[in-house]
Amino acid sequence: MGYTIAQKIIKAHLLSGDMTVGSEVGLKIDQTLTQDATGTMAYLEFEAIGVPRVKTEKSVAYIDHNTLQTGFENADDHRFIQTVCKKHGIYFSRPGNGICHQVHLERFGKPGKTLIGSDSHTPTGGGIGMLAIGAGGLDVAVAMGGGAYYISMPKMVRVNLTGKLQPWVSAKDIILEVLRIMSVKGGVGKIIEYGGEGVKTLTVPERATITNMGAELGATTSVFPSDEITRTFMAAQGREEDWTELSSDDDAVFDEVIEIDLSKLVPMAACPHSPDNVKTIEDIGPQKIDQVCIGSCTNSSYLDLMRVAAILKGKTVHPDVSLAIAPGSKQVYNMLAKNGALADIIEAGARILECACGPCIGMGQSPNSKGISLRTFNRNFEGRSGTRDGQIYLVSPETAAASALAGVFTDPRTLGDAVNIPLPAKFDYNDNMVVAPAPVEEMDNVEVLRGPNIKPYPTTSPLAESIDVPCSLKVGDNITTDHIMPAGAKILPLRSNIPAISEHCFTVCDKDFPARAKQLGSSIIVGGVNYGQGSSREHAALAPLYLGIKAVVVKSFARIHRANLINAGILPLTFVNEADYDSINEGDDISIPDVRKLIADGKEDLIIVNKTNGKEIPVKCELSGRTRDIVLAGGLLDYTKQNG
Ligand code: MIC
Ligand code: SF4
Repeated sequence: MGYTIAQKIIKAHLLSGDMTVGSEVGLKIDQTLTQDATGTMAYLEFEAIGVPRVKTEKSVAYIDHNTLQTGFENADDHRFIQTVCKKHGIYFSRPGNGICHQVHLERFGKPGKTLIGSDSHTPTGGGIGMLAIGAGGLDVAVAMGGGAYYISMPKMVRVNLTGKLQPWVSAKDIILEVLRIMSVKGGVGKIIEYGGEGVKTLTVPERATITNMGAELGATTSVFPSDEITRTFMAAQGREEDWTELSSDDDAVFDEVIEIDLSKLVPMAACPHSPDNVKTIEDIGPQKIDQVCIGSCTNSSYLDLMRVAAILKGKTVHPDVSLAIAPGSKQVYNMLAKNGALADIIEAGARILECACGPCIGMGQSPNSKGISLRTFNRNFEGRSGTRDGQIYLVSPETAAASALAGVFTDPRTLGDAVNIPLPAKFDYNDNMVVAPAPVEEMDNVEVLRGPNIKPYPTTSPLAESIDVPCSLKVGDNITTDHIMPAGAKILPLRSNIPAISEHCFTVCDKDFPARAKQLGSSIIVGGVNYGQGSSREHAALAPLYLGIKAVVVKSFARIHRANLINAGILPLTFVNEADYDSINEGDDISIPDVRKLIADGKEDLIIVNKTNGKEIPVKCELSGRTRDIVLAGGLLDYTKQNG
């Protein structure tokens, strides 16, 4: 039996486990990346682990999220990350150099290698045939120290692309179609591999748009073959020597196959408030819009912005629309500046932002009340834009630019002849904004600089003998990490200060939650399906840990968040019968007797007793030998310290 691309990479990096679906495999990690919103905590954890120098082939720290400096906090955190990197062997991508995934794809990613990143959109690297996975900061810290990264062996899904996109239909429309078919939970426990004749019609930046937004499917990762198109891209980046060919075997077996005829796709949008709420632009109709934002790690490549510039050239943005554009990297920005496309964008009235995440993470450009905002980004969760009742639609750059001019939702196919932008033979690359670490012999002289905003990791304790606590919060289905631990310009600067950031935990759902949880001392949370979807932010586990959450009981979990709960020493429990969700209410007194002994004995079936209504509720606690020990120890940091 042959192998898929992902299976080949996993096989070549397998440190433990066997590759049967669902069982835990430990992988050797070649590269890591962090960004600044998760990075400060990841490097504090790396320091706590105590390995002096990273053991990976390449580790890079990017500054791209917390770039608004309205107080000392972000600048202090950036200085901490820069000095920690210099000391411990990590490359540092300075603010202004661009969004982590865009820059990593351009400059550092390599086909066939493994990459984990403390950001859920790390799978962007799958666009050049990497096995690139989003993880919690602590997992990245462990991998930097040379430790394995563990996943449960995913199922393999093949998305078979046939035909060719029609003019004005774009890669974004392909991934929106996949989301429409599979939904935001359809990818959980799966790796999505793209294949078929249609793959040959897609450039690397287009492939990367698709793998990037595979995160919204809940998939472990997504991957394209590494072929001649990949080689051409890498050669244009001056890195042809980093290229290797990679494809799945003809007799590889997939658990699921999805067929998409590219020629049938039309421009689409993901409507509020979920990336899988997909409609065609035609069906949405010519509704009035207030704002357009172009950029983010999904759609900010040279090709994307060149198309946008061509659409805007010689026109003016509609008077009722604010158009903001953030190029994905310094490379992209510089090329647009040199070839005149930037002038076309400026002339049309766009507001140019720095190369960073910006509005995607609520760092500025929040829309007006009830404002309709079209964005080329990947997430439109409620409140994420910074405006509670903002209506965010996710669209392609072509749809975004056409609509910005017209002031209403506009199908770009109405624009006439398509613009054809070829991939440049040579990108304008240089790495002058990437600071190399100090040589080993000088590392002891590097002082790590810490600002007053940096507070220690929350106190942990080994799993208690029994849990006897109230339920402090009950939430519904598809709760995102933006609900659990909101981001945005006001809250992001607190990422290295868990006591302060905890004051915002779950306030999107219930503004009294932090105070209530603190007053109760210890408690549990109850949730529905796909709990914790979205970001990799471990703060969505660390803030609950700080607030005394001992267990989270849900219908199902999103992958990265479940791992983050385990890493924080919080018990992840799932209802055996989903209907039992109705048997626990906020305020009920809950007991899980002898929980420590049961878990230590390897029992997966536990009983929760609801002392308020007398119900006995069966739940599952599926842990491997390793994750069991992590939970017993009180989290991965304690476990790693104990086990060296
Ligand atoms: C996001 O898109 O939500 C983020 C901000 O990039 C996060 C990481 C974070 O919360 O810092 C992600 O996707 O992992
Ligand atoms: Fe940044 Fe947005 Fe991409 Fe997250 S999704 S890495 S916030 S651009």
